[in-house]
Amino acid sequence: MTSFTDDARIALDNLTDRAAGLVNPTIRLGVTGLSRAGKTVFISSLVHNLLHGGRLPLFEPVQSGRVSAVRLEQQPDDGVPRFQYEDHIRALVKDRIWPDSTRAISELRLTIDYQSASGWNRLFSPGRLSIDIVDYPGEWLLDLPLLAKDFRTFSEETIALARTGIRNELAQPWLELTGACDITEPADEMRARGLATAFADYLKACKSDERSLSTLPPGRFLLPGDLDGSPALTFAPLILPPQGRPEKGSLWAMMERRYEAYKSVVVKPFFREHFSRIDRQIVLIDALQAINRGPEAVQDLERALTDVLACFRPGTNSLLSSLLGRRIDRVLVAATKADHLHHESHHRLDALTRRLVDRAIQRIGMAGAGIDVMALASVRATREATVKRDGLELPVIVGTPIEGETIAGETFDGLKKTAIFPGDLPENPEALFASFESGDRDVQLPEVSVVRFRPPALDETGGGIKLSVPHIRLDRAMQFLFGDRLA
Ligand SMILES: Nc1nc2c(ncn2[C@@H]2O[C@H](COP(=O)(O)OP(=O)(O)OP(=O)(O)O)[C@@H](O)[C@H]2O)c(=O)[nH]1
Ligand SMILES: [Mg+2]
Repeated sequence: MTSFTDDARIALDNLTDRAAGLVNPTIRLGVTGLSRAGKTVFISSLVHNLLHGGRLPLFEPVQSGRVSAVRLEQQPDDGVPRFQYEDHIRALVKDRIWPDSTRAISELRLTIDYQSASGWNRLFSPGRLSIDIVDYPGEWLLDLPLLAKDFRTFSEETIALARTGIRNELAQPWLELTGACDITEPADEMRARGLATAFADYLKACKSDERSLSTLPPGRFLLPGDLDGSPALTFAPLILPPQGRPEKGSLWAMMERRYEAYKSVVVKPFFREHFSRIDRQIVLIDALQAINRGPEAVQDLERALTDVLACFRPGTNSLLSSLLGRRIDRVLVAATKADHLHHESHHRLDALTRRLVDRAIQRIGMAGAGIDVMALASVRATREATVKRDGLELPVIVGTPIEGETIAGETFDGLKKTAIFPGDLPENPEALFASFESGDRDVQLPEVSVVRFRPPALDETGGGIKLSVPHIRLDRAMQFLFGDRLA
Protein backbone atom coordinates (compact mmCIF):
# COMPACT_ATOMS: atom_id res chain seq x y z
CA MET A 1 0.00 0.00 0.00
CA THR A 2 2.75 2.42 0.88
CA SER A 3 6.38 2.06 0.01
CA PHE A 4 8.90 0.99 2.57
CA THR A 5 10.35 4.47 3.04
CA ASP A 6 6.86 5.81 3.73
CA ASP A 7 6.33 3.16 6.33
CA ALA A 8 9.64 3.89 7.97
CA ARG A 9 8.80 7.57 8.09
CA ILE A 10 5.42 6.94 9.62
CA ALA A 11 6.99 4.72 12.23
CA LEU A 12 9.53 7.39 13.03
CA ASP A 13 6.91 10.16 13.19
CA ASN A 14 4.79 8.05 15.49
CA LEU A 15 7.75 7.39 17.72
CA THR A 16 8.56 11.07 17.90
CA ASP A 17 4.93 11.84 18.73
CA ARG A 18 4.98 9.26 21.48
CA ALA A 19 8.24 10.47 22.95
CA ALA A 20 6.81 14.01 23.06
CA GLY A 21 3.66 12.55 24.60
CA LEU A 22 5.64 11.16 27.53
CA VAL A 23 6.61 14.64 28.61
CA ASN A 24 3.28 16.26 27.87
CA PRO A 25 0.44 13.77 27.40
CA THR A 26 -1.31 14.52 24.15
CA ILE A 27 -4.02 13.01 22.07
CA ARG A 28 -4.85 13.79 18.49
CA LEU A 29 -8.55 13.98 17.89
CA GLY A 30 -9.58 13.74 14.25
CA VAL A 31 -12.88 15.42 13.33
CA THR A 32 -14.18 14.48 9.94
CA GLY A 33 -17.33 14.24 7.85
CA LEU A 34 -18.35 15.04 4.31
CA SER A 35 -18.66 18.72 3.44
CA ARG A 36 -21.36 20.57 5.39
CA ALA A 37 -21.68 17.71 7.89
CA GLY A 38 -20.98 20.10 10.77
CA LYS A 39 -17.26 19.77 11.58
CA THR A 40 -16.52 23.47 12.12
CA VAL A 41 -19.59 23.97 14.28
CA PHE A 42 -18.79 20.85 16.32
CA ILE A 43 -15.24 21.92 17.13
CA SER A 44 -16.24 25.52 17.88
CA SER A 45 -18.97 24.47 20.28
CA LEU A 46 -16.85 21.81 21.97
CA VAL A 47 -14.05 24.27 22.63
CA HIS A 48 -16.43 27.04 23.70
CA ASN A 49 -18.20 24.77 26.16
CA LEU A 50 -14.90 23.66 27.69
CA LEU A 51 -13.47 27.17 27.88
CA HIS A 52 -16.63 28.76 29.26
CA GLY A 53 -17.82 26.17 31.72
CA GLY A 54 -20.70 24.88 29.65
CA ARG A 55 -23.38 22.56 30.92
CA LEU A 56 -21.68 19.17 30.55
CA PRO A 57 -23.35 16.77 33.00
CA LEU A 58 -22.31 13.69 31.04
CA PHE A 59 -18.67 14.70 30.81
CA GLU A 60 -17.42 13.24 34.06
CA PRO A 61 -14.18 15.21 34.62
CA VAL A 62 -16.08 18.52 34.49
CA GLN A 63 -19.14 17.20 36.29
CA SER A 64 -17.07 15.99 39.23
CA GLY A 65 -15.20 19.28 39.40
CA ARG A 66 -11.78 17.85 38.62
CA VAL A 67 -10.98 20.15 35.71
CA SER A 68 -9.09 23.16 37.02
CA ALA A 69 -8.14 25.05 33.87
CA VAL A 70 -8.72 24.90 30.14
CA ARG A 71 -6.86 27.02 27.61
CA LEU A 72 -5.89 27.23 23.97
CA GLU A 73 -2.22 26.77 23.23
CA GLN A 74 0.02 26.92 20.22
CA GLN A 75 -0.42 23.93 17.97
CA PRO A 76 2.56 21.63 17.42
CA ASP A 77 2.48 21.63 13.60
CA ASP A 78 3.70 24.86 12.03
CA GLY A 79 2.79 23.78 8.53
CA VAL A 80 -0.93 23.23 9.16
CA PRO A 81 -3.44 26.11 9.15
CA ARG A 82 -4.81 26.91 12.58
CA PHE A 83 -8.50 26.24 13.19
CA GLN A 84 -9.74 29.82 13.42
CA TYR A 85 -11.73 29.30 16.57
CA GLU A 86 -12.15 32.99 17.42
CA ASP A 87 -13.60 33.84 13.98
CA HIS A 88 -15.99 30.90 14.00
CA ILE A 89 -17.22 31.57 17.51
CA ARG A 90 -17.69 35.27 16.80
CA ALA A 91 -19.91 34.34 13.86
CA LEU A 92 -21.88 31.86 15.95
CA VAL A 93 -22.26 33.77 19.20
CA LYS A 94 -22.05 37.45 18.30
CA ASP A 95 -23.42 37.62 14.76
CA ARG A 96 -25.59 34.55 15.11
CA ILE A 97 -24.66 33.28 11.67
CA TRP A 98 -23.18 29.91 10.79
CA PRO A 99 -19.44 29.96 10.14
CA ASP A 100 -18.14 29.82 6.58
CA SER A 101 -17.33 26.57 4.89
CA THR A 102 -13.72 25.59 5.51
CA ARG A 103 -12.78 22.94 2.95
CA ALA A 104 -9.28 22.01 4.08
CA ILE A 105 -7.36 20.73 7.05
CA SER A 106 -6.85 22.81 10.21
CA GLU A 107 -5.69 22.21 13.73
CA LEU A 108 -6.18 23.59 17.24
CA ARG A 109 -4.54 22.67 20.54
CA LEU A 110 -6.57 22.70 23.71
CA THR A 111 -4.89 22.00 27.03
CA ILE A 112 -6.73 20.80 30.12
CA ASP A 113 -5.38 20.80 33.67
CA TYR A 114 -7.13 18.34 35.95
CA GLN A 115 -6.95 16.47 39.22
CA SER A 116 -6.70 12.76 38.73
CA ALA A 117 -9.63 10.76 40.08
CA SER A 118 -7.33 8.15 41.56
CA GLY A 119 -5.54 8.94 44.81
CA TRP A 120 -2.39 7.26 43.61
CA ASN A 121 -2.07 9.48 40.53
CA ARG A 122 -2.87 12.54 42.58
CA LEU A 123 0.41 12.00 44.40
CA PHE A 124 2.21 12.97 41.24
CA SER A 125 1.68 16.57 40.16
CA PRO A 126 -1.72 17.58 38.76
CA GLY A 127 -2.61 16.03 35.41
CA ARG A 128 -2.39 17.85 32.13
CA LEU A 129 -3.67 16.72 28.76
CA SER A 130 -3.28 18.46 25.43
CA ILE A 131 -5.85 17.68 22.79
CA ASP A 132 -4.82 18.43 19.23
CA ILE A 133 -8.05 18.72 17.31
CA VAL A 134 -7.63 18.12 13.59
CA ASP A 135 -10.48 19.09 11.26
CA TYR A 136 -10.18 17.45 7.85
CA PRO A 137 -12.61 16.76 4.99
CA GLY A 138 -14.20 13.31 4.89
CA GLU A 139 -13.65 13.40 1.15
CA TRP A 140 -9.94 12.94 1.85
CA LEU A 141 -10.64 9.76 3.80
CA LEU A 142 -12.56 8.33 0.89
CA ASP A 143 -9.36 8.66 -1.11
CA LEU A 144 -7.38 6.30 1.12
CA PRO A 145 -8.71 3.12 -0.52
CA LEU A 146 -7.20 4.37 -3.79
CA LEU A 147 -3.76 3.60 -2.41
CA ALA A 148 -4.52 -0.07 -2.83
CA LYS A 149 -6.09 0.26 -6.30
CA ASP A 150 -4.41 0.44 -9.68
CA PHE A 151 -5.76 2.56 -12.51
CA ARG A 152 -7.62 -0.35 -14.04
CA THR A 153 -9.51 -1.21 -10.87
CA PHE A 154 -10.26 2.45 -10.20
CA SER A 155 -11.60 2.90 -13.75
CA GLU A 156 -13.74 -0.23 -13.68
CA GLU A 157 -15.29 0.48 -10.31
CA THR A 158 -15.95 4.14 -10.99
CA ILE A 159 -17.56 3.49 -14.36
CA ALA A 160 -19.67 0.59 -13.06
CA LEU A 161 -21.06 2.78 -10.30
CA ALA A 162 -21.67 5.68 -12.66
CA ARG A 163 -24.00 3.40 -14.60
CA THR A 164 -26.31 2.71 -11.67
CA GLY A 165 -29.49 4.50 -10.59
CA ILE A 166 -29.68 8.24 -10.72
CA ARG A 167 -25.93 8.47 -11.25
CA ASN A 168 -26.38 7.08 -14.73
CA GLU A 169 -28.34 10.15 -15.73
CA LEU A 170 -25.92 12.58 -14.11
CA ALA A 171 -22.94 10.82 -15.66
CA GLN A 172 -24.34 10.74 -19.23
CA PRO A 173 -22.30 13.63 -20.71
CA TRP A 174 -19.08 12.25 -19.28
CA LEU A 175 -19.85 8.61 -20.13
CA GLU A 176 -20.63 9.59 -23.72
CA LEU A 177 -17.42 11.54 -24.00
CA THR A 178 -15.31 8.77 -22.57
CA GLY A 179 -17.13 6.13 -24.61
CA ALA A 180 -16.28 8.00 -27.81
CA CYS A 181 -12.61 8.51 -27.09
CA ASP A 182 -9.84 6.33 -28.44
CA ILE A 183 -7.57 5.55 -25.52
CA THR A 184 -4.73 4.44 -27.79
CA GLU A 185 -4.51 7.84 -29.50
CA PRO A 186 -1.48 9.98 -28.63
CA ALA A 187 -1.79 11.78 -25.32
CA ASP A 188 -3.28 15.22 -25.74
CA GLU A 189 -3.62 17.86 -23.06
CA MET A 190 -6.92 19.26 -24.30
CA ARG A 191 -8.45 15.82 -24.54
CA ALA A 192 -7.31 15.04 -20.99
CA ARG A 193 -8.76 18.30 -19.73
CA GLY A 194 -12.07 17.72 -21.50
CA LEU A 195 -12.43 14.29 -19.90
CA ALA A 196 -11.33 15.48 -16.47
CA THR A 197 -13.78 18.39 -16.55
CA ALA A 198 -16.69 16.20 -17.64
CA PHE A 199 -15.83 13.68 -14.93
CA ALA A 200 -15.58 16.39 -12.27
CA ASP A 201 -18.92 17.85 -13.42
CA TYR A 202 -20.52 14.46 -12.85
CA LEU A 203 -19.09 14.27 -9.34
CA LYS A 204 -20.30 17.80 -8.61
CA ALA A 205 -23.78 16.98 -9.88
CA CYS A 206 -23.93 14.02 -7.48
CA LYS A 207 -22.96 16.26 -4.61
CA SER A 208 -25.40 19.06 -5.43
CA ASP A 209 -28.01 19.92 -2.86
CA GLU A 210 -30.96 18.29 -4.61
CA ARG A 211 -29.10 14.99 -4.91
CA SER A 212 -26.96 14.93 -1.81
CA LEU A 213 -25.18 11.80 -2.91
CA SER A 214 -22.10 11.21 -0.84
CA THR A 215 -19.00 11.95 -2.78
CA LEU A 216 -16.80 9.38 -4.34
CA PRO A 217 -13.10 9.58 -4.89
CA PRO A 218 -11.04 11.33 -6.03
CA GLY A 219 -11.99 13.82 -3.31
CA ARG A 220 -9.81 16.64 -4.60
CA PHE A 221 -11.91 16.86 -7.78
CA LEU A 222 -14.51 18.60 -5.64
CA LEU A 223 -12.16 20.45 -3.33
CA PRO A 224 -9.09 21.05 -5.51
CA GLY A 225 -7.49 23.82 -3.41
CA ASP A 226 -4.10 24.91 -4.70
CA LEU A 227 -3.76 21.82 -6.91
CA ASP A 228 -6.48 23.06 -9.25
CA GLY A 229 -5.38 22.61 -12.85
CA SER A 230 -2.32 20.53 -12.00
CA PRO A 231 -1.67 17.32 -13.98
CA ALA A 232 -2.32 15.29 -10.83
CA LEU A 233 -5.91 16.55 -10.96
CA THR A 234 -6.35 16.39 -14.73
CA PHE A 235 -7.28 12.80 -15.34
CA ALA A 236 -10.38 10.63 -15.50
CA PRO A 237 -11.23 6.93 -15.42
CA LEU A 238 -11.24 5.30 -18.86
CA ILE A 239 -13.09 2.41 -20.44
CA LEU A 240 -10.25 -0.08 -20.78
CA PRO A 241 -9.93 -3.28 -22.80
CA PRO A 242 -10.16 -6.40 -20.60
CA GLN A 243 -6.43 -6.96 -20.89
CA GLY A 244 -3.21 -5.35 -21.91
CA ARG A 245 -1.01 -2.45 -21.02
CA PRO A 246 -1.06 1.06 -22.43
CA GLU A 247 1.20 1.98 -25.30
CA LYS A 248 3.86 4.54 -24.42
CA GLY A 249 2.73 8.06 -25.18
CA SER A 250 -0.96 7.13 -25.42
CA LEU A 251 -3.87 8.84 -23.70
CA TRP A 252 -4.25 5.72 -21.59
CA ALA A 253 -0.61 5.87 -20.42
CA MET A 254 -0.99 9.56 -19.60
CA MET A 255 -4.15 9.07 -17.55
CA GLU A 256 -2.64 6.15 -15.69
CA ARG A 257 0.48 8.12 -14.84
CA ARG A 258 -1.58 11.05 -13.58
CA TYR A 259 -3.75 8.80 -11.46
CA GLU A 260 -0.58 7.48 -9.83
CA ALA A 261 0.60 11.07 -9.38
CA TYR A 262 -2.66 11.89 -7.62
CA LYS A 263 -1.95 9.11 -5.16
CA SER A 264 1.61 10.18 -4.47
CA VAL A 265 1.05 13.94 -4.45
CA VAL A 266 -2.30 14.05 -2.69
CA VAL A 267 -3.26 10.84 -0.94
CA LYS A 268 0.03 9.62 0.50
CA PRO A 269 1.06 12.89 2.15
CA PHE A 270 -2.34 13.10 3.82
CA PHE A 271 -2.01 9.54 5.03
CA ARG A 272 1.52 9.99 6.27
CA GLU A 273 1.34 13.43 7.81
CA HIS A 274 -2.15 13.44 9.22
CA PHE A 275 -4.18 10.27 9.18
CA SER A 276 -1.52 7.96 10.58
CA ARG A 277 -1.07 10.20 13.63
CA ILE A 278 -4.67 10.30 14.82
CA ASP A 279 -5.59 8.63 18.14
CA ARG A 280 -9.32 9.19 18.39
CA GLN A 281 -11.79 9.98 15.67
CA ILE A 282 -15.27 11.40 15.32
CA VAL A 283 -17.10 10.99 12.01
CA LEU A 284 -20.01 13.40 11.61
CA ILE A 285 -22.83 12.52 9.26
CA ASP A 286 -25.86 14.49 8.19
CA ALA A 287 -28.32 11.61 8.22
CA LEU A 288 -31.37 13.89 8.24
CA GLN A 289 -30.30 15.53 5.00
CA ALA A 290 -29.87 12.13 3.35
CA ILE A 291 -33.30 10.99 4.55
CA ASN A 292 -34.80 14.12 3.10
CA ARG A 293 -33.25 13.47 -0.26
CA GLY A 294 -34.50 9.93 -0.64
CA PRO A 295 -33.46 6.29 -0.59
CA GLU A 296 -30.57 6.69 -2.98
CA ALA A 297 -28.96 9.37 -0.84
CA VAL A 298 -29.32 7.15 2.24
CA GLN A 299 -27.80 4.16 0.48
CA ASP A 300 -25.03 6.35 -0.77
CA LEU A 301 -24.35 7.63 2.71
CA GLU A 302 -24.16 4.04 3.85
CA ARG A 303 -21.64 3.25 1.15
CA ALA A 304 -19.51 6.26 2.06
CA LEU A 305 -19.67 5.32 5.73
CA THR A 306 -18.56 1.79 4.91
CA ASP A 307 -15.55 3.14 3.03
CA VAL A 308 -14.75 5.57 5.81
CA LEU A 309 -14.95 2.97 8.57
CA ALA A 310 -12.83 0.58 6.50
CA CYS A 311 -10.01 3.11 6.87
CA PHE A 312 -10.09 2.56 10.61
CA ARG A 313 -10.13 -1.21 10.45
CA PRO A 314 -6.90 -2.57 11.79
CA GLY A 315 -5.40 -5.61 10.19
CA THR A 316 -6.26 -5.16 6.50
CA ASN A 317 -2.66 -4.77 5.56
CA SER A 318 -0.20 -6.31 7.94
CA LEU A 319 2.61 -3.82 7.41
CA LEU A 320 0.26 -0.91 7.68
CA SER A 321 -1.51 -2.12 10.76
CA SER A 322 1.72 -2.96 12.53
CA LEU A 323 2.75 0.67 12.09
CA LEU A 324 -0.64 2.14 12.71
CA GLY A 325 -1.14 -0.47 15.37
CA ARG A 326 -4.08 0.16 17.58
CA ARG A 327 -3.38 3.82 17.32
CA ILE A 328 -6.95 4.81 16.54
CA ASP A 329 -8.71 3.03 19.37
CA ARG A 330 -12.00 4.90 19.47
CA VAL A 331 -14.25 5.97 16.65
CA LEU A 332 -17.50 7.82 17.20
CA VAL A 333 -20.05 8.10 14.42
CA ALA A 334 -22.41 10.96 15.22
CA ALA A 335 -25.52 12.08 13.39
CA THR A 336 -25.52 15.87 13.70
CA LYS A 337 -28.21 18.53 13.80
CA ALA A 338 -30.49 16.54 16.12
CA ASP A 339 -32.01 19.88 17.17
CA HIS A 340 -34.12 19.58 14.02
CA LEU A 341 -36.08 16.88 15.80
CA HIS A 342 -38.14 16.80 18.97
CA HIS A 343 -36.26 15.03 21.77
CA GLU A 344 -38.67 12.12 21.52
CA SER A 345 -37.17 11.39 18.12
CA HIS A 346 -33.53 11.58 19.20
CA HIS A 347 -33.31 7.92 20.08
CA ARG A 348 -34.82 7.13 16.70
CA LEU A 349 -32.07 9.05 14.97
CA ASP A 350 -29.66 7.14 17.20
CA ALA A 351 -31.18 3.84 16.13
CA LEU A 352 -31.10 4.76 12.48
CA THR A 353 -27.46 5.80 12.62
CA ARG A 354 -26.59 2.66 14.54
CA ARG A 355 -28.25 0.63 11.85
CA LEU A 356 -26.18 2.36 9.15
CA VAL A 357 -23.01 1.74 11.10
CA ASP A 358 -23.85 -1.88 11.93
CA ARG A 359 -24.31 -2.69 8.30
CA ALA A 360 -21.04 -1.01 7.43
CA ILE A 361 -19.22 -2.89 10.17
CA GLN A 362 -20.73 -6.15 9.03
CA ARG A 363 -19.84 -5.55 5.42
CA ILE A 364 -16.18 -4.89 6.14
CA GLY A 365 -15.93 -7.62 8.75
CA MET A 366 -14.76 -5.28 11.46
CA ALA A 367 -15.22 -5.84 15.16
CA GLY A 368 -17.52 -3.22 16.63
CA ALA A 369 -15.28 -2.66 19.65
CA GLY A 370 -14.17 0.90 20.07
CA ILE A 371 -16.98 2.22 17.92
CA ASP A 372 -19.88 4.18 19.34
CA VAL A 373 -22.83 5.85 17.71
CA MET A 374 -25.02 8.76 18.79
CA ALA A 375 -27.21 11.60 17.63
CA LEU A 376 -26.18 15.07 18.74
CA ALA A 377 -26.48 18.77 18.03
CA SER A 378 -23.26 20.71 18.46
CA VAL A 379 -25.33 23.86 18.64
CA ARG A 380 -28.92 23.73 19.64
CA ALA A 381 -30.68 26.28 17.45
CA THR A 382 -34.20 25.41 18.55
CA ARG A 383 -36.20 24.91 21.71
CA GLU A 384 -39.19 22.68 22.23
CA ALA A 385 -42.78 23.67 22.91
CA THR A 386 -46.27 22.31 22.45
CA VAL A 387 -49.15 23.80 20.54
CA LYS A 388 -52.81 22.96 20.82
CA ARG A 389 -54.57 21.95 17.68
CA ASP A 390 -58.04 20.43 17.57
CA GLY A 391 -57.82 19.77 21.27
CA LEU A 392 -54.57 17.84 20.89
CA GLU A 393 -51.23 18.87 22.33
CA LEU A 394 -48.64 18.65 19.58
CA PRO A 395 -44.87 18.93 19.99
CA VAL A 396 -43.19 21.68 17.98
CA ILE A 397 -39.74 23.20 17.75
CA VAL A 398 -39.24 26.95 17.89
CA GLY A 399 -36.39 28.85 16.32
CA THR A 400 -35.47 31.81 14.12
CA PRO A 401 -35.30 30.75 10.47
CA ILE A 402 -32.32 32.31 8.68
CA GLU A 403 -32.99 35.30 6.48
CA GLY A 404 -34.61 34.37 3.20
CA GLU A 405 -35.87 30.97 4.40
CA THR A 406 -39.40 30.25 3.14
CA ILE A 407 -41.87 28.10 5.02
CA ALA A 408 -45.36 27.51 3.66
CA GLY A 409 -45.19 30.60 1.49
CA GLU A 410 -43.88 32.91 4.20
CA THR A 411 -40.38 34.32 3.72
CA PHE A 412 -38.50 35.01 6.92
CA ASP A 413 -36.35 38.02 7.73
CA GLY A 414 -33.89 36.41 10.14
CA LEU A 415 -35.50 38.07 13.15
CA LYS A 416 -38.93 36.55 13.46
CA LYS A 417 -39.30 33.31 15.36
CA THR A 418 -41.57 30.52 14.29
CA ALA A 419 -42.78 27.16 15.51
CA ILE A 420 -42.75 24.19 13.17
CA PHE A 421 -43.66 20.55 13.46
CA PRO A 422 -40.38 18.73 13.54
CA GLY A 423 -39.87 15.68 11.46
CA ASP A 424 -40.72 12.31 12.81
CA LEU A 425 -38.56 9.27 12.24
CA PRO A 426 -39.93 5.75 12.22
CA GLU A 427 -39.75 3.88 15.53
CA ASN A 428 -38.06 0.99 13.79
CA PRO A 429 -35.39 1.84 11.19
CA GLU A 430 -35.71 -1.69 9.81
CA ALA A 431 -38.87 -0.75 7.93
CA LEU A 432 -37.08 2.09 6.22
CA PHE A 433 -34.22 -0.11 5.10
CA ALA A 434 -36.47 -2.95 4.02
CA SER A 435 -38.25 -0.59 1.67
CA PHE A 436 -34.91 0.47 0.19
CA GLU A 437 -33.93 -3.08 -0.43
CA SER A 438 -37.15 -3.88 -2.22
CA GLY A 439 -35.64 -1.74 -4.98
CA ASP A 440 -38.75 0.41 -4.98
CA ARG A 441 -37.53 3.90 -5.84
CA ASP A 442 -40.78 5.59 -4.86
CA VAL A 443 -40.86 4.59 -1.21
CA GLN A 444 -42.20 7.22 1.10
CA LEU A 445 -39.56 8.55 3.42
CA PRO A 446 -40.45 10.21 6.69
CA GLU A 447 -40.93 13.94 6.55
CA VAL A 448 -38.13 15.69 8.34
CA SER A 449 -37.97 19.42 8.73
CA VAL A 450 -35.40 21.08 6.52
CA VAL A 451 -35.77 24.59 7.89
CA ARG A 452 -32.41 26.27 8.44
CA PHE A 453 -32.47 28.09 11.76
CA ARG A 454 -30.10 30.79 12.94
CA PRO A 455 -27.76 29.94 15.79
CA PRO A 456 -29.47 30.69 19.11
CA ALA A 457 -29.24 33.91 21.10
CA LEU A 458 -27.22 33.05 24.20
CA ASP A 459 -28.50 33.79 27.66
CA GLU A 460 -26.51 36.27 29.66
CA THR A 461 -25.61 36.14 33.31
CA GLY A 462 -26.24 39.14 35.52
CA GLY A 463 -22.84 40.60 34.71
CA GLY A 464 -23.55 40.59 30.98
CA ILE A 465 -21.34 37.55 30.40
CA LYS A 466 -22.68 35.27 27.70
CA LEU A 467 -23.14 31.70 28.73
CA SER A 468 -21.82 28.82 26.70
CA VAL A 469 -23.36 27.48 23.53
CA PRO A 470 -26.35 25.18 24.12
CA HIS A 471 -26.01 21.72 22.64
CA ILE A 472 -27.51 18.24 22.68
CA ARG A 473 -25.27 15.44 23.98
CA LEU A 474 -22.02 17.11 23.12
CA ASP A 475 -20.91 16.13 26.63
CA ARG A 476 -21.57 12.48 25.91
CA ALA A 477 -19.41 12.71 22.81
CA MET A 478 -16.60 14.30 24.85
CA GLN A 479 -16.80 11.58 27.45
CA PHE A 480 -16.39 8.88 24.84
CA LEU A 481 -13.67 10.67 22.90
CA PHE A 482 -11.34 11.70 25.71
CA GLY A 483 -13.02 11.35 29.13
CA ASP A 484 -10.93 8.26 29.92
CA ARG A 485 -7.71 10.22 29.35
CA LEU A 486 -8.66 12.56 32.16
CA ALA A 487 -9.32 9.80 34.66
N1 LIG B 1 -29.30 23.37 13.63
C1 LIG B 1 -28.03 23.00 13.54
N2 LIG B 1 -27.38 23.20 12.38
C2 LIG B 1 -26.09 22.83 12.29
C3 LIG B 1 -25.41 22.22 13.38
N3 LIG B 1 -24.15 21.94 12.98
C4 LIG B 1 -24.05 22.37 11.71
N4 LIG B 1 -25.22 22.91 11.28
C5 LIG B 1 -25.53 23.44 9.95
O1 LIG B 1 -24.70 22.79 9.02
C6 LIG B 1 -23.92 23.74 8.30
C7 LIG B 1 -22.53 23.21 8.06
O2 LIG B 1 -21.81 23.16 9.28
P1 LIG B 1 -20.21 23.29 9.29
O3 LIG B 1 -19.78 23.06 10.69
O4 LIG B 1 -19.76 24.53 8.61
O5 LIG B 1 -19.86 22.02 8.41
P2 LIG B 1 -18.42 21.55 7.92
O6 LIG B 1 -18.45 20.06 7.99
O7 LIG B 1 -17.34 22.26 8.64
O8 LIG B 1 -18.49 22.00 6.39
P3 LIG B 1 -17.28 22.28 5.39
O9 LIG B 1 -16.32 23.19 6.11
O10 LIG B 1 -17.94 22.90 4.22
O11 LIG B 1 -16.70 20.94 5.07
C8 LIG B 1 -23.95 25.00 9.15
O12 LIG B 1 -23.81 26.13 8.34
C9 LIG B 1 -25.29 24.92 9.81
O13 LIG B 1 -26.28 25.43 8.96
C10 LIG B 1 -26.14 21.99 14.60
O14 LIG B 1 -25.63 21.46 15.59
N5 LIG B 1 -27.43 22.40 14.61
MG1 LIG C 1 -15.77 23.31 8.07
